[in-house]
Amino acid sequence: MFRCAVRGMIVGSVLALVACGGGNDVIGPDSGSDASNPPASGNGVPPPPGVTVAAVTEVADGVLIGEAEEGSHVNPSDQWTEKSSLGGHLGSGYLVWKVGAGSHGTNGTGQGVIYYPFTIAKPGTYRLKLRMQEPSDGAAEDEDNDVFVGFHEVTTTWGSKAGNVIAAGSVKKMFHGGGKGSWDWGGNIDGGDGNRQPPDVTFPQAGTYHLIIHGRSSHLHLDRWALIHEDSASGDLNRALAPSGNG
Ligand SMILES: [Ca+2]
Ligand SMILES: [Ca+2]
Repeated sequence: MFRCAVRGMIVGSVLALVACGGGNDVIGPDSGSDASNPPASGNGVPPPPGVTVAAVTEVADGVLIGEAEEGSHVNPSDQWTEKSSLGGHLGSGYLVWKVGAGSHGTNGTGQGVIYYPFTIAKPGTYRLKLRMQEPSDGAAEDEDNDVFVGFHEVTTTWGSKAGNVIAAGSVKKMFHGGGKGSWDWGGNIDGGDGNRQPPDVTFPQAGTYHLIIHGRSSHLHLDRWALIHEDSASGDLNRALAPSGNG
């Protein structure tokens, strides 16, 4: 089910967003690319094997957006569950890690590995944002609220502290800090006390790259991901790309 990228629905929702956003919130269709014949990697790193979905492309200058539910799962029978019952999600649904689990615990890396291919047209530094929700289920504020993130081909950094680097192909915890029961764009890398900042990633040249997500906290809801170029004028996701009541 996760592998069935329904491009028509994506285009439909994007167009709906344009209609809702008005003004200069110009968001074009996501034309994708042919997954069976992907473009060359942006920096010469071989792509991860077995990716089955089309690469996401820009929806506006320096803005890429992908649906959590349209990634390529390394293990299709992993513990991500696609749902659509909760209002306010975007696209056709969202993923929940270990839905129905009896505890609010976490697991280490390597479970629920998903690749999200995308094609960069404008090289440079982008900020990664996730649209997430931690459910109102009685758990503590810092539970049900994180995943692991990284990129297959390039390093990720956060903040300005020396050593704040996620190596290419590796992942690190990224958490939702928006409180319980709400969809929020954002997320910070957890480098410990005083070292929690949003992730930034630099793509040295145009081409195809891969976002990596691993499941971490049970019950975390993951709706969308976005990459926003540091020079983009379309980077206000809450204004332009995430109106309420869509889907
Ligand atoms: Ca947590
Ligand atoms: Ca979604």
